[in-house]
Amino acid sequence: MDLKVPSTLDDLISALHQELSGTCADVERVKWLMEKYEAKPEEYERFCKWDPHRYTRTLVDRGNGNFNLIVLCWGEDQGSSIHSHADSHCFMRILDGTMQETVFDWPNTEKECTSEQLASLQKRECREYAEGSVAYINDSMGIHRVENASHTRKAISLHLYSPPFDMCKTFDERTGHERTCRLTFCNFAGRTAPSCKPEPCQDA
Ligand code: CSS
Ligand code: FE2
Repeated sequence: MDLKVPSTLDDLISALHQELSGTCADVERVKWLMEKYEAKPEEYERFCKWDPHRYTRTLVDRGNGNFNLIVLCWGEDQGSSIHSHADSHCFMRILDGTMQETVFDWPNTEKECTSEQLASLQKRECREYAEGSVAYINDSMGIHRVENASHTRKAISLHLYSPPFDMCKTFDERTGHERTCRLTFCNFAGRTAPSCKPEPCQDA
């Protein structure tokens, strides 16, 4: 690959701007950049915000409209609901701690299914991502829940969504029922947005 290791967050952002300026993203190249980024706490700490009740999302860069780069801070035992990704690419680089991902099949909505088959989501796999690793998913691969399963350690992850999206679907594991959810930021580049009101369905 003719790519340079991003040694700073600014390097990573510039490289992502280049890589994601066209119509098609090269998943392997973007994953490589996310993995090789030499993350340093002093660079990303200003984007970290902690909430005792839910994980937080802080927008780092809008990628010229082609992607969103976001820092997510997960307290002990905090996690997302089961969600899809609005036909976007989703990359998750672990900056600190360990994250767990559980992938599910999409709900079975075939008409001939019995209500029992419609009921619970099929769990496909569960993976742990250690500090420095990168997870990737898109809607063709299924839907997932992401969580910090540690009772004693916080976790921080850097997410890249391309194209950016602010609406997605969340799913009830027991019934398979879906609902539409708006994703919001409570701050951008460390500044709290004055208009940000917590919404009941903020966490996907
Ligand atoms: N859906 C979550 C993170 S798991 S990809 C979010 O961006 O809020
Ligand atoms: Fe996700």
